[in-house]
Amino acid sequence: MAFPKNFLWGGATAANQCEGAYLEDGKGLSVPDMLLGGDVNTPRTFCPTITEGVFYPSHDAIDMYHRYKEDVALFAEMGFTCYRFSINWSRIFPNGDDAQPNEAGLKFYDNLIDECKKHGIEPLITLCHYEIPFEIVKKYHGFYNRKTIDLFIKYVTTCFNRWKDKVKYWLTFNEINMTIMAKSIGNLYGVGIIQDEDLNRDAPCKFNELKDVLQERIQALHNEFVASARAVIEGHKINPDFMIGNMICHVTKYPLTPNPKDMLETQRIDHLFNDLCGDVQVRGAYPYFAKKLYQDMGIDTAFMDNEEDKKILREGTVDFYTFSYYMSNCVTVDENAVAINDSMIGGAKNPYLKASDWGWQIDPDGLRWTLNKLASRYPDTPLMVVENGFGAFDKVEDDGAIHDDYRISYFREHIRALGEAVNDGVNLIGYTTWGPIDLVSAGTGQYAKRYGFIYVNRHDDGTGDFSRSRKDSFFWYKKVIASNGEDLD
Ligand code: BGP
Repeated sequence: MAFPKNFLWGGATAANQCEGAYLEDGKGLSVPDMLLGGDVNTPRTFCPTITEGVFYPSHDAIDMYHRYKEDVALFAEMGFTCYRFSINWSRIFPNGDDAQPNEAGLKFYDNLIDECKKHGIEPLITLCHYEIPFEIVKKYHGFYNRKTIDLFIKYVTTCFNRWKDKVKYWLTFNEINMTIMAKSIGNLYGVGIIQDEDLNRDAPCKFNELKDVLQERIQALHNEFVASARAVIEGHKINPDFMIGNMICHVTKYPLTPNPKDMLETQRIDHLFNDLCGDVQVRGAYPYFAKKLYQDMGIDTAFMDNEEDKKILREGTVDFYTFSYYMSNCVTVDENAVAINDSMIGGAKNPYLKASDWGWQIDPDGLRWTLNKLASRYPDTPLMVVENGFGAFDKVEDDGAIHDDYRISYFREHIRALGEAVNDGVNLIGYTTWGPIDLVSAGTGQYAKRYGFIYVNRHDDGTGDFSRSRKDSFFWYKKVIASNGEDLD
């Protein structure tokens, strides 16, 4: 198995899921700060205002804001050559539309970037990982308002200029297609739309009960495409060597049966959920199927005909394609098929696959298949897997050890699949696992859904001293990196 010599190995996190310090050094509120935790059967709760004494997981998260030196040192000990993290927009522009950036927020990321460089770790920065400043959501309804495009460009050019000589790899929006795939996450996390009636509620409400207007969500997604393309154009003016990528949540789709109707429906869902966003961002135009697909859903597609936007999309194509891969699921027209117990992703159960305790089906061969699909769809574009991981309950033994063999076996099979795809000829430049350190789950807000090679002593009831310890998988991943993916035992 031959991974390329300079293959990037590492892990990925998001600011809101690990930093904490939610109001420190001038930071403003961002969307996740307004959410309570849930679990696999209970959606998260949205609170229009913060209530004292209530536990909001993002407010302290895993306190990385104060512990980043220890954490980056642990990443370095595993041999990371790349660390993907996000900048929390509301640290830089606390209200989204401030005239000047917040110097203390910039300084925090100066320090984090320098710490990575000190250890020979290449930073890969996500500019917007479900972290729109809450003020933008309140004032402008997020990306539904085109003014937010300008606010985003001001924010990203501030980052590009500040770190133009230190950071080469950037991603514009995390999982941009989540806007179409998952109503609640797509609406609030993704494009930051919340209706006035929900903002003015007296009481908190379940995340999935927020009012959703599909037309607005799809138009806001279009505005994000324009924002992303403009970011690529501006970024390349600031440093032509920047590698600026997109990021897609690729949930791979299989027809549940050989019924041709299942095959057709699978193609439709794949086009809508997986292909549309990638095509716009890599090829610079909406794909041939987009208009009809949207119109069949009752969407007025007039926004697709804006000539100025078309030009921007054409000029702002990404330098590499990145995606998250956790699972696959099945598609069928049979309404009685057994559904996956995951309100966000949905789909039908695959009888050949096992699933995590959160219902996410484990499918390493699907990763190889997906990499090959993407390589043939975008033959001139390097690929990178920037999230892949296994959320599980961990048990701490009396001696403090954590024997997470289930996690090791998940990664072993997925890294094997990566190697097979490389051998197939796929141009894969790197791999960052999701959550190299335990952090707050985006979907459920839980700590108990643990992904890390590093355990964090923090729990869903708000107890725990944030101390870090190495799980068995820590030593295993270290060996994998040291052998450039050869030694998976
Ligand atoms: C992706 C997000 C991440 C991360 C991951 C795992 O969708 O980009 O932010 O959280 O999924 O999901 P969860 O945290 O819900 O287990």
